[in-house]
Amino acid sequence: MLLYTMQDNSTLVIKNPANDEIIATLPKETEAGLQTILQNLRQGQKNWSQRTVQDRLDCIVKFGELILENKQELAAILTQETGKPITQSLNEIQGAQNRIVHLQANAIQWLSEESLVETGPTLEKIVYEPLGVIANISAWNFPYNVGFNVFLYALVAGNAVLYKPSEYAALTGLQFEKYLHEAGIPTDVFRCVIGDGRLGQQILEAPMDGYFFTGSYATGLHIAKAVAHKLVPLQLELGGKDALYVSDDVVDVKQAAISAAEGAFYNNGQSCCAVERIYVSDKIYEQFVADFVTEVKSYVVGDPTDIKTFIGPLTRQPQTALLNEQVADALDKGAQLKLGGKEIAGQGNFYYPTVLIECDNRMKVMQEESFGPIIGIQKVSSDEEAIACMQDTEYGLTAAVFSANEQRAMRILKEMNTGTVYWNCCDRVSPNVPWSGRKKSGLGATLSIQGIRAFVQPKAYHLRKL
Ligand code: TXE
Repeated sequence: MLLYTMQDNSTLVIKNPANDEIIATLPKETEAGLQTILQNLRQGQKNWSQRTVQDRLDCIVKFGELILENKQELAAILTQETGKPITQSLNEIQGAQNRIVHLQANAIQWLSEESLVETGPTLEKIVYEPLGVIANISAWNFPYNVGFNVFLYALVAGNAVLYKPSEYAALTGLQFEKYLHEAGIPTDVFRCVIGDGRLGQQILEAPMDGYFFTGSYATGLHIAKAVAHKLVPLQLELGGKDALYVSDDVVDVKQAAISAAEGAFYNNGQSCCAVERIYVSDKIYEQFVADFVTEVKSYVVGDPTDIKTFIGPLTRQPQTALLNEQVADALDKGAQLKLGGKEIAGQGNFYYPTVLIECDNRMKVMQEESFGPIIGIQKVSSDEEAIACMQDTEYGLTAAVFSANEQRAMRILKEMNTGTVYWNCCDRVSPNVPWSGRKKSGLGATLSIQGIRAFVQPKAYHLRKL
């Protein structure tokens, strides 16, 4: 959990995961520096919360424009520090704009006071007040998406934000700060602080008004325990072991295999809602596996700066050992290796896209989060068996069914104890609906009306004219 790219205690060394070259050495935030920043944010938040929602939205819209104007340079930075293939970096930057469109369309309505009783002796209304100064401790896999889900919504709602990017996406975090300030967000309303888990720990000990975290279950649990005594809002967006079931009635098995493979391997499998295990009806299993393997073989693996590349390096080097362990465990328990199964020799954190078949739920690859270019496929003989296998997990982020029959799919999806379910699609996030995890996948929701209400506290007014 606490593996640092640190060389000494005062600097954070950023390496390019594609070639191990050092691309930057950043000064780490000091404990004294953090205290000063927090005092300033406390002051800045008071003024920020007095401004209108429209005024705050205007700054966010301007920020979005600046991000788009500079997207080539920003995508290059993201690719350099995380290894995300350049086309996927550009897609992420472009796609994350839909959060801003969503806020523009809805924020004023959702943050306005609500009158519940407008006649009679006692009037009643709700006013939504910001939480105050909140901490956003964030992840590296989709820094635009998961960052925007928190800090843009928090800012529009009138909060000040202390943003700690992952140590694997620190350069991108600094770009967020630069363009937010350029867009008119005061320097004492949003601050990005650079550091690793030790800085994260100091933030947990600081007097924040809310904690919003994206990352691993282990760190999320640690944060929940550490801040519990403060009784401030806490949201955790953690990982998953998301299941996909391909039923025997899919119209086009090849297309199902292509979609499933994309859901599993996009961003090198490093997505919270990546497809992490696949259950396939025995009636189409052989054909599905053949099509799936053909599709994965077609992926271009290599230099993430090349627009043709679909699979770049893993962002974090330690992940290769975890993937090797999952492969060995699966083979030991009877799985068959159809593709990959090991790291690619040479520079960088490259791992062969890996397909294991004849899997079952005793295997780590079907139970523990992989977060890499690896998938386990299991044959099932009925919907009931598929439901039982899909539900046999400690996680609860998403579940998907591919089927031609809507009623059949709905019956299965209703059984899923997950925050999100998909019919004939997967690995998808939309600002219109809440993003939430159950069980080990997290606590609370971002996006949608829930996602903005997460950053305010209701005040109930009972008003009686005498
Ligand atoms: O996560 P961490 P890492 C999962 C995925 C991945 C694994 C490890 O399986 O392989 O987590 O990734 C900060 N107090 N996900 O190491 O450690 C840390 O500095 C306060 C799934 O990146 O959870 C970083 O900013 N903060 C996930 C953030 O926590 C601490 C996305 C995340 O780090 C801290 C990312 C501490 N004691 C990883 N220790 C998803 N939901 O998609 C660390 N941090």
